[in-house]
Amino acid sequence: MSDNDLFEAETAALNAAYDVISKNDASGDEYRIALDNLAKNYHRLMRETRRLIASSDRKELELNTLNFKLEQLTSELDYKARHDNLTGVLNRGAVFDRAEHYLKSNPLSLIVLDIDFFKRINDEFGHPTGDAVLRELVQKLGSALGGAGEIGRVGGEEFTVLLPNVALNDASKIAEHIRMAIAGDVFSCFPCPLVTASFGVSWSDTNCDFEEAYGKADAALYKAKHNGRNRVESDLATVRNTALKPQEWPSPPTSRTLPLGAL
Ligand code: GH3
Ligand code: MG
Ligand code: MG
Repeated sequence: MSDNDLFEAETAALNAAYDVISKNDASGDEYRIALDNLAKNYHRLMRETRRLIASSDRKELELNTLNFKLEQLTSELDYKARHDNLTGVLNRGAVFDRAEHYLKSNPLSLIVLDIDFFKRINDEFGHPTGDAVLRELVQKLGSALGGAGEIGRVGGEEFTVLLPNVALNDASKIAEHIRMAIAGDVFSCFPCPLVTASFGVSWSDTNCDFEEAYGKADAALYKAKHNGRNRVESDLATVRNTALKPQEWPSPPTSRTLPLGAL
């Protein structure tokens, strides 16, 4: 669409005014008519422009609101893609991503824990009670850790705690602290019998493959199950390896993040 089509009336008024100006002998009436015509069109243009500005302001506001909602939805989706919807902790994919990220530049201790005889809880009390136990266990896990480490759910009733820059010895103490927090207290959703879990702990140096780190902790967990459950076992190969070079152990977490001294 050309300017002439868009501003047909205004262009006609302008051309008429130029015609009058270019005439040497134009009368006062001709000037008045041309000016009146120009003024009306000018006034109409101002009115339309105001209306357009107000409408574009409204559209800008709507766009900003939509953009804000889009950003909120994107971050909600991102959160949901990385978290377990039953317990709210990291899901399996996110645990692997975070662990691989840590291992690129830090050593990592890994705790794997699995609820003991969980199938019985489901069988005897029903699946919803089983779900409530999983949620309450995660709460107890969070309280016991006091902000240290990152909790993830890697399977049905199997959880991990990622502890970058924590020595195996300290990670084992942390696992024992969690074990006691779970076994030493009733679950409000499931008062009797007590819920217990078994623990496997591994330590892996920087650049170690997480599959390997996980395999070591899982083997230790298997041993904990085999040795009677409700106990903590550490990866023996790691114990031997780190015992040779304790000076290379990274610092434990500060007392602000976990009261290690109290363990
Ligand atoms: P163990 O001490 O050897 O670990 O025995 P277990 O009974 O805990 O282990 P098993 O692998 O035999 O059973 C795990 C059960 O966990 C079976 C499965 O139905 C249940 N489960 C897995 N995911 C969920 C879940 O999201 N909610 C509930 N309520 N149960 C689940
Ligand atoms: Mg189990
Ligand atoms: Mg299991």
